[in-house]
Amino acid sequence: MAKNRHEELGLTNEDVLHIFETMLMARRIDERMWLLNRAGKIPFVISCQGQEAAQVGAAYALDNGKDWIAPYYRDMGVVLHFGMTAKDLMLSAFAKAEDPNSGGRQMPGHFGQRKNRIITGSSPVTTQLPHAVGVALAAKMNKEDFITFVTLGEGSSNQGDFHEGMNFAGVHKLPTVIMVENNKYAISVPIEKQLACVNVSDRAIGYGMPGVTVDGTDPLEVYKVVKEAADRARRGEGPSLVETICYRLTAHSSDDDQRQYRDSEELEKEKKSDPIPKFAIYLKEVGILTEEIEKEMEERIMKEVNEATDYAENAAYAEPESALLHVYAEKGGNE
Ligand SMILES: Cc1ncc(C[n+]2csc(CCOP(=O)(O)OP(=O)(O)O)c2C)c(N)n1
Ligand SMILES: [Mg+2]
Repeated sequence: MAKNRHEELGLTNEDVLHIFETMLMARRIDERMWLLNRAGKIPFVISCQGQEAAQVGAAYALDNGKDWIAPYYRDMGVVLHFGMTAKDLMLSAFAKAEDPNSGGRQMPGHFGQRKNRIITGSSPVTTQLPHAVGVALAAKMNKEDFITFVTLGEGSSNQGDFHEGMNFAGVHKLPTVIMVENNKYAISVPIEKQLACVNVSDRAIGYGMPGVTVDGTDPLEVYKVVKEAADRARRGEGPSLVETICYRLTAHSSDDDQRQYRDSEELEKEKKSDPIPKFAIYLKEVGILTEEIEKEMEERIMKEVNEATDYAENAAYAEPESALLHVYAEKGGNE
C-alpha cells in the first residue's frame, strides 16, 4: 500500500496527532488571550495565529531533549513543544511572579526558560539571531551534542543582526537552523514593500548556506525541511536558512488597528489557508482524526486552558522589592 505523506517522512500516526494537538493548544491559548485582553484582564497579546504549522512542524524536527532554541515573540507553538505549559504562558500574560519567562517583568512573548533550553530574548527584533549563533559556536568549540534553532519574522530579516549573524554562522559553519516565519506583514508594511528580492531565502547564498522556501501552513512540509537542516547541522556541515510562507491572521498585536492598512477581503481570502483546519482535513482524509478523537482533544485542551487562566488570574504579582532582581550582580553570584 502506498505510504501517506507523514509516513514517508518517518512520522507515525501518534506523531501527527501530537503535532496537531500542539497546534490546536497554541491556537486556543491565543484565542483565550484575546478575550482576556478585550475584557481588560491582560495588557497585551501578540499572536501565533496562522503560524502554528510552521512553528510546531519545525519544533518537531528538533530534539526537544537537548537542542537550544531562541524563539521570537509569536512562537507559542515552538515553546509548547519544548515544554512550556499553558499555565506558564498564562502566568506570563497576566504578568505574575511565577511567570517562568521573566517573573512578570517582560511583555508576553519574550520567552526564556532555562530548564527547557529556551534562550531569553529581548525586544529589539533579531537580537536573538546572534545569540543563537553564539550558542552554536559554544556547541562547536566545546564539542557538545546539540544544535540551535532561531526564528524571526521576514521584516526582521532586514535588520543588521540578521546579516551579521548569518555571516558569522556561515563563515564558521555553525550548527544552527535559522527560520524566517514570513507572515507577509511587518506591522503595517506588506511584503512587497519589505524586500527587493523574491524570497527571504534568496539571501542565504550570500552567506554560504542553503536557503529554502516552503509552505508554512503545512506542518509536514516544514518538518521535512527543518529535519534536513537539523541533520546537516548535526553532521557538522553548517547552518541553513528556512523560510516558511504563512499569513498573520490577527492584527500585529492587541494594540494595533489593522483596518488602517489591510482590507477584510484579503483577510477572508487568506483564512482559507488557515493551517489548523487544513491539517485537520489531511488527518481526517488519512483516517487518523475522527470526530470522537477531535472532540476529546478539544475538551482536554479547553480544560487545560481554563485551569491555566484561573490559576494565573489568581496568582500573586511580584513583590515590588524584587524589581531589581537579575538587574545587578548579587553577593554570592547571580544564580
Ligand atoms: C530593532 C527594532 N525595530 C523595531 C521594532 C518594533 N517592531 C516590533 S515587531 C516589528 C515588526 C516585525 O515584523 P516581522 O519581522 O515581519 O515579524 P512579525 O511581527 O510579522 O511576525 C517591529 C517593527 C523592534 N521591536 N525592534
Ligand atoms: Mg512579518
